[in-house]
Amino acid sequence: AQMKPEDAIKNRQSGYTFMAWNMGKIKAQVVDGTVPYDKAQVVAAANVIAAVANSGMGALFPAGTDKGKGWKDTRVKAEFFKEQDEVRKIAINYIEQTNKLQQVAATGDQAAIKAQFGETGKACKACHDKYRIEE
Ligand code: ASC
Repeated sequence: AQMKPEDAIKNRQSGYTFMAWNMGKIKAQVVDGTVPYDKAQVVAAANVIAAVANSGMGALFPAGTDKGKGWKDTRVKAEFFKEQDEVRKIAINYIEQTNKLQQVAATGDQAAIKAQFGETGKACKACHDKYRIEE
């Protein structure tokens, strides 16, 4: 049974919001230095990001759940649903980058975490640039 569009949208938005909160924790500790580095917290944040990225979020984008179809609170473009090969490529890279972030977080090497955090951000941005409506 396919989930209701409203539930798919709510679930995917929750996932991205929760990942963003955890990206912010890593950024504050490892990139900006506004919060002291705490290895356990960075590991926990990276674990969350990788877990959500690996959770099968493709199932949360049923056809017709783009903004043009009338969902006011979603920013995904219609092209997302038409360009499946490109979306899959971007999604696979995103999952790989979050898996690497999880692995490097476990080492405690702050310079390496910072570098991989940057790569993960680029993987997020690749989808935003192509398929997110900026407002
Ligand atoms: C974040 C966040 C995103 C990405 C993106 C990277 O921390 O909330 O959406 O990184 O800004 O370009």
